[in-house]
Amino acid sequence: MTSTLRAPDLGENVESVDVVKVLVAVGDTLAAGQPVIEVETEKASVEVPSTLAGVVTEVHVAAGEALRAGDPIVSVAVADAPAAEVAAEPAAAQPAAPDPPAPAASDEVVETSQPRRPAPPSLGETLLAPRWVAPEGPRKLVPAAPTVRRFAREVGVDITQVGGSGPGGRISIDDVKAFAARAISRAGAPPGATGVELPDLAAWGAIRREPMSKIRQVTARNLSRAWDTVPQVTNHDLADITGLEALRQRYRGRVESAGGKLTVTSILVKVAASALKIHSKLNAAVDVGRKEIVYREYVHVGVAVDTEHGLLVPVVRDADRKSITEISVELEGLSARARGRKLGPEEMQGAGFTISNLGGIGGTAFTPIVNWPEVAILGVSRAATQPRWVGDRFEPRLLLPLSLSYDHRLVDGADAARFLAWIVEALEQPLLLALEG
Ligand code: CAO
Repeated sequence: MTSTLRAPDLGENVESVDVVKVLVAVGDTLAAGQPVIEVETEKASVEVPSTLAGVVTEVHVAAGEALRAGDPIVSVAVADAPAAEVAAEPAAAQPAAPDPPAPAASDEVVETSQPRRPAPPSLGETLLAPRWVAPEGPRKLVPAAPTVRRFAREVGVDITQVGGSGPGGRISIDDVKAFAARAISRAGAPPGATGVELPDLAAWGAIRREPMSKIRQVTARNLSRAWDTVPQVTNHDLADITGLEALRQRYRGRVESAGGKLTVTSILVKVAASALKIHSKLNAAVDVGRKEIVYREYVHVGVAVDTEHGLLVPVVRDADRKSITEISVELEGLSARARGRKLGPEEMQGAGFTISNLGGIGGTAFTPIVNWPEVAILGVSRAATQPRWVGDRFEPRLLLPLSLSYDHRLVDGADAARFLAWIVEALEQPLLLALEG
């Protein structure tokens, strides 16, 4: 008698899977549990074993075709059994050493044929499961698409060692890259953050050891994670702040009487907040697992403060809705509390963007590290008077170097250049803040 093996329930939200390979041909003798096809979704690929035993009389699918629940896969001449149609079980439905279903099982639909066995997971569940075991033995299969496995092979990573960040532990190319980066850094890059044993530095002269402060440990951990997670690029630009500096000197007394200090940083917080409202991607986050971009509807700006205990980043909330005077007053209080170790943890959380101004100290440019899960950070170096060609001659102008690092997974170079150009224009023509900010 002929029975037809059909595609099982694929699971919620899985409409179809792609057939990658057909593993049997007409005339083959099929054993129960033997894989018949290999299918793939964007989540993973898996072999689908037969619940039938017999001789293949017809193959209904071909590589490259889409397979929906209930679609016929193969027809099999089953010895001593009436014609029937059964649903295939995905590989994960089988224990490591399964009892192959008796050929007679093909007489009935799976749900009723083996009532004592727990209902098998759907193929969709299987594809999302963190690990599954091949029916024929202990070979460990991992939830990763063939492209990801191929990539892991090419870069020499054992994919079974990689933790997946996707639903059900699905492994992405980013996970493989992060794993490789950690392995490389463990093998020979900056210690301290990675726990790699230091070589014997005392062999070359006297040394002194001090325990790392809590702030240093947190900084090391956060920056290592950001470095491992975010593929980042830095764009540089120069803003002519000659006019702005004149305004700053003119109005600093007014801000001082309000209790703040009118500084390059406080002005930049306001300018960046206005830019973030317009260029909302720079204020967003990447949810890789859910393949979504998360746009913040608020503008909270973190400001890196150098303290004797280490780097702290208090946050100016709703900076877009505050005046430069309000921001100056708030920043004065936040940086004083940071230096006095008086900041509460909530005052250092929730930023969507960070500004790091090293200009009070020096330097012409640097590449700040994106403060993940943010996607961009603005580094500011020391403003210096330089000759600039204006009209038909050189003029001495005060130029402020700006360095924007960004998460290239979300922000393209052109997005970053446009964002930075807006900031430069707002610093050079502050009226832009009133017009667009
Ligand atoms: N170019 C030229 N001068 C600058 C400047 C710049 N980019 N930034 C600040 N200055 C000037 C200020 O205008 C001020 O001069 P005046 O007294 O004439 O006004 C002077 O330098 C000192 O400024 P400040 O440090 O008191 O104030 P600020 O708002 O500019 O900076 C803060 C505040 C908290 C950002 C700063 O004190 C700080 O801690 N910076 C270090 C941040 C840091 O460590 N970043 C690295 C993080 S990654 O390791």
